[in-house]
Parts: sequence; C-alpha cells; structure tokens
Amino acid sequence: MESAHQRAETLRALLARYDYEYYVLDAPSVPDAEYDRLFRELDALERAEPALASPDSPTRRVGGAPSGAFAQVRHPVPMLSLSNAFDDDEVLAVARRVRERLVEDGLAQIELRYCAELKYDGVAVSLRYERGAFVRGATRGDGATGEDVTANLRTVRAIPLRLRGVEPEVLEVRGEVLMFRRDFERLNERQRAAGEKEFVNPRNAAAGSLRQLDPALTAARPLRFFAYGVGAAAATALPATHSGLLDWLAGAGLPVGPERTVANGPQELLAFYRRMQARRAQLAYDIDGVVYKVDRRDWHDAIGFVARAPRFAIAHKFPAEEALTELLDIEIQVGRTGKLTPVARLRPVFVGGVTVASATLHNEDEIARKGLLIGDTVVVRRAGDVIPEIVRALPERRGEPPPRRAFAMPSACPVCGSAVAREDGEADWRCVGGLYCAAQRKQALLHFAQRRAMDIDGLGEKLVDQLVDEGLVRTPADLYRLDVATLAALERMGGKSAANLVEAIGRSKRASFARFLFALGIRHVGEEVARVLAQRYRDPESLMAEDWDALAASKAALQKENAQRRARGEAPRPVPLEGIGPEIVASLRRFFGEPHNREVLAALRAAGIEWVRDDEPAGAALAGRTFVVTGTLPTMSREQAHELIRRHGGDVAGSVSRRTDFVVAGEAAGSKLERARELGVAVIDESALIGLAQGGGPARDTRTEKES
Ligand code: JCF
Repeated sequence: MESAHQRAETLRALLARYDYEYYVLDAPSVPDAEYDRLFRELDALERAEPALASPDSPTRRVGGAPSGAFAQVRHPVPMLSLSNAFDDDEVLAVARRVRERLVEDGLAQIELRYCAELKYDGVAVSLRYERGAFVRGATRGDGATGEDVTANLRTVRAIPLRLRGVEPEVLEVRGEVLMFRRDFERLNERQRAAGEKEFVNPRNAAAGSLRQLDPALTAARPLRFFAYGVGAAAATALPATHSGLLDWLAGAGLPVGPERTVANGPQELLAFYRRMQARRAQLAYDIDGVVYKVDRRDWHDAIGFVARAPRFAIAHKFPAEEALTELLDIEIQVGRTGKLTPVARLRPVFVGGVTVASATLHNEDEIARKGLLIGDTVVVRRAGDVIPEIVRALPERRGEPPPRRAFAMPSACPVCGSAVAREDGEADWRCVGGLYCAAQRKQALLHFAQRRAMDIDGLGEKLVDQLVDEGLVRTPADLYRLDVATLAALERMGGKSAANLVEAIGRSKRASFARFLFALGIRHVGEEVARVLAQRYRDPESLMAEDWDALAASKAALQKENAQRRARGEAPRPVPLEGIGPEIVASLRRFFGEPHNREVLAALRAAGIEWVRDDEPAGAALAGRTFVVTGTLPTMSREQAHELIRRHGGDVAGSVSRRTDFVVAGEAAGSKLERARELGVAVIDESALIGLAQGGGPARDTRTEKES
C-alpha cells in the first residue's frame, strides 16, 4: 500500500506535469475531468493531514481550486466573424452590392445609413444575462461553440454583473475583452520584475489572462470590455438600428466605445476611417480597423450572409503595424553634436502604410539587448507616425543563408576619422573631433560664433549654412581667412554687411581665454567651467601641458587637509580648479588629445587669435554701479561692453529700474532708453563708459534728477 505521504507526492508530480503540458506545451495529455479528479484527491489528502501539504502544491495557487479546463458552450445565435476590406475600392464595392440587394427588395433609400465603430483588437466573448443578471460568459470559439470562462469574466470589473434598469428574460451581449496599452506596459513591467514571461502585445495578454484556469489570476490582470452587439434576446424590445442598439447597451450599463458615428453613404464611412486612422496612436487601446454596419437592423436578414460572415457589415482594416523583413546592414550616422547612431538598413517592406527601408537602433546596448545580428529576419514595427523600430529578431530563422555577423561600433568616426569615445554611464558613442568633423561643422561654427562665445556679430545659421555649403569654411580657423570680396559675392550679402562681418571676425581675435575655451565646444565645458579653467591656464598650451593625475592627487590631499582645517575652525586653503571633476578632465583630455582638434587650434593661433586674461579685475572705478547697455555701440559689442563693466567692478543688469545708475545707449536704442528717461536715470555713450572705467568722466553726482 502506498502511504498517504507517497500518494500526495505522486499527485503533486502528476498535476505539475499536466499543468506544464497545458500551459507551456499547450498540449494536454489527459482529459480535463481527470485533472479535476486528481486535484480533488490531493486537496482532500492535504486537508485531512496538513503535515502533507507542501508550499509548491498545485492546491496552493492563489484563489483556491482552478476550474479545470473550460466547459463547452453552444452559442444559441452564432458569433459571426466579419469580412475584411483593405482599401477604399473594396469598401465602395461592398456598399454598392448592399444597395443593389436592398433596391431589388424594394427597401433602399437614396442615402443608405451606416453605423461606423472601431474594431477592437482583443478577444471576442458573449455574455449571457438572464432577467438582468450575468449568468454565463463564453469565448467565441469556432463561432458555434466556445469555452465557458464565466468565472474569469466575473473578475473583469468593466463587465456589469447586473444590467441597469432592464431585465430581459435573456440577453446575450457580444463584445471584446481587451487590455489598455498602459495597463499592458505595467503588467509586463511586473512580469519582468517577477522574472516571468512577458506578453508580446495587449491582445495576447488579454487572451492569456482570460484563459487562466485560476480566476484569481485573471482578477489580477487589468482586463477591459467593450460591447458591440447582441446574440440571443428574449422578451425585450431592442432598438431598430445598430447605432440605437449601441446607445441602448450603454444605457444598460455596458461599456461601449465612444468612437462611433452614423454615416450617410460610403464617402462618410471613408472619412470616419481616415479620422480614426489619424487618432489610432492616441487611443488608449489597440484597434486593427473600423467596422461598418447597415444601421437598420431589420434589413440585416434581407441583405443576408456569406458563410459565417454577414453581408451587411464589413471590417475595414488598417495597414498592419508589424511586418517581417531582413536586417541587411547596420550603418552609423554622426549627428550634429557628434553622437554616433546605429541605423538599421532593411530590405524595404510595407508596414504601417508606408515602405520602410531603415530604422533607428538608438545605441549599441539596444542592439545587444535585442540580440540582433546582421542578416537576421526581424519584426519591424511602425505605429502611427512614430519612426520605425525593430521589435525583435527571429533567431529560430537563423541557419538559412545569408550568413549572419555581429555588429561592432567603429573605433573611429566614419565621417572624419577622429577618435570616438563612450563616457562612463552613457549609452552613446561620440566623435571627439568636434572642431574638425564635417558632421559637426555647422553646429561647431555656430557655437564658436555665438554671443557668449567669440561674439561674431552677424554670423548666424543661414550664413554658416552658406559658408559651409560653398566650401568656404570648414573649421573655425577658416573664418579668419574670409575677406570682404569673397563674402560680398555670396547670395543675399551686400558689401556693407560683408565689411561688417569681416570687422566682427577681426574683433573676435582678442577674446578672453574663458570665452575661447567655451567657444571650442568641448563636451562638459560650459561658460562657468571655462571661466574656472581660464583662471588657471593662459592658453591651450598650458592647459594641454597639465599633469592631470598629479593635479588630482594634490587636489585630494588639499581637500583632506581642508577637512582637518575646518574641524579645527581654521579657514580652508583654496583648491585649484574647484568643481572641475574627473568627467570634465576626461573630456578635456579627449578633446586636446585628438590631433585633428590640435591642428585647428594651431590654425587659430596662426590666424592671430590672442587671449586677453579676464580673471584679474582691471580696476574698481565702476564698483557699486549698475549699468544697462542698449542699442548698437560704435566699436564694442554688447558683450564686450558687459565685460568691460565687470572687469572694472561694475554690475550689469538686463532691464532699467530705479536702481540702475547708468544706461549706456548706442544707435537705435529703444524702450530701455525711454524707460531711463522716464525714471531720470543717467544716459551715457560708449566713450563716456570708457572714460568712467578709466577713472575719469562723469561721477555719480552728474546724473540727472530722478522724477519722484
Ligand atoms: O470589433 C468590433 N468592434 C466588432 C466586431 C464590432 C461589430 O459590430 C461586430 C464585430 C464582429 C462581428 N459585428 C459582428 C457581426
């Protein structure tokens, strides 16, 4: 005799195997009744002798006993499927045939009215209500017989257990169980976190959730329901139109999709189709098309059926959002900031309504995560206007020709041959040859010339485009070789503006080293970092000569010493390059280590750039005074005027107030000058500013009387 303990072990092993066959292999080897019998036997054993129970027993699944596989349910009124139309012509042809049939029967009107609704991408079910109470729910199955999933459907909160305000003897509600996209994403996040298998799409997740043996598992899944029709109905008067029926269902407390309309004739149907196609990506749930139905229900039988599909309705499908194709190659694009982006070259494929031949792959980690090999068969997805993406490879298709090869990031920039670098904690590789790389040329020049950098007035986006496209300028150093004649020959460029530009470029040769450093566009070197660096280094050579490792060591020692000093209540000693961390240092080393950049620096030097130090104040004549600069000054740019004020101890403000001491006005000064006059603030010109800075000129008491 087998002991109770042995029997329980045997039962658990059997049930585990049957679960595996059912759920994993989808190939059950025993009838459902046998599973149920074994399950009940084990449950009884464990209840009689709790010591026999084990935590991995199938009886321990949350929610108690599973229902076993599902019983069969015959649909008293068959659940129909719909014929598909894939283009406008098919829709027009169907509409024409429907009309002809109704005309033959003497029923048609001039304009045939249709109800148009969305075609939800979910699982079709039938819900049976008796005297207003939900009694049974079934899947569509083959249309004639489905599976009884009542216990699972009861857990779907969108399905009312009682109808509101009506109690027909019998009412079968037809509709679709589905999962909203956001709920699906969250479910997959949960699955991932729990180390469980993720679902491919919301429809699969809905189908899998609905067919759980344990209703408690279904209950934990965020399922939704939309009603779109009725099957068997007894002892109730239903609306005469399909649109009326949908409203009636909504009135009975059932969820009905809000996107529906009544259309006069096929052109209005097609307009609905296009409207919904445009809105598709914004909907909370997946749809795979729209459904058109002759609105008058009493005409449906007259129009008739083909096989299992009605002739009075048609599904107008959207183009599929996913398709299979071949990953031909992975190329690298270099962006304006030097970022290297892998791009998939695909065998052209029609997907999401367009032909797709490439897809972004974002970065190398993404390629590794998806396990893509060049030559793989891949699933390409294009949803709405979103750029196409590769969803996954089908590794099971490997082994067919052509041979596969792995992708590797190039070790040099494919555009300019400079080194590439991937920083710690970053996903992207970048080209280091910022000043030299053709891909980054325009961006680098604009950055170099901007007001806060070299302040080359008049060198904007359009002009940079022209200069680069005409081959006149490749690197910032080329700017200093431009002459008036060359510039004046450019389109939309007069002699006067050419001369002004040459002058502005010439003026920029005497920039502070801080501005120059910022102008180089080194990653992580913004204005503030450039200012800090310029306090320690005079020129690129001294910066390049720095022994960074020694500096880091001495900084660390100094910081330690300062901690002790602070503990003793003593003032800390200044730390060199405070706030310049290893990330910035690494970026500087990369930039100045790239020979291409060094060539450009040498060329800039040869062009006559010389750096004026701006860290040491030039004087204090303007201390305590606040200035606003407005209009065009005769020789200085606004930035240069600001710099002059600051270097002599003054403050610069952006707008005129009662606290403003001087407004420095140039040509075409506007509202700020007006405001200064209103408030009685002293107005001076550029030469007066220079005089003030040099310690002469008007003193504070020369200002005009303020109005009160
Ligand atoms: O997916 C739907 N929204 C939908 C499916 C709507 C309908 O009016 C349907 C359907 C499937 C069959 N009508 C039938 C007869």
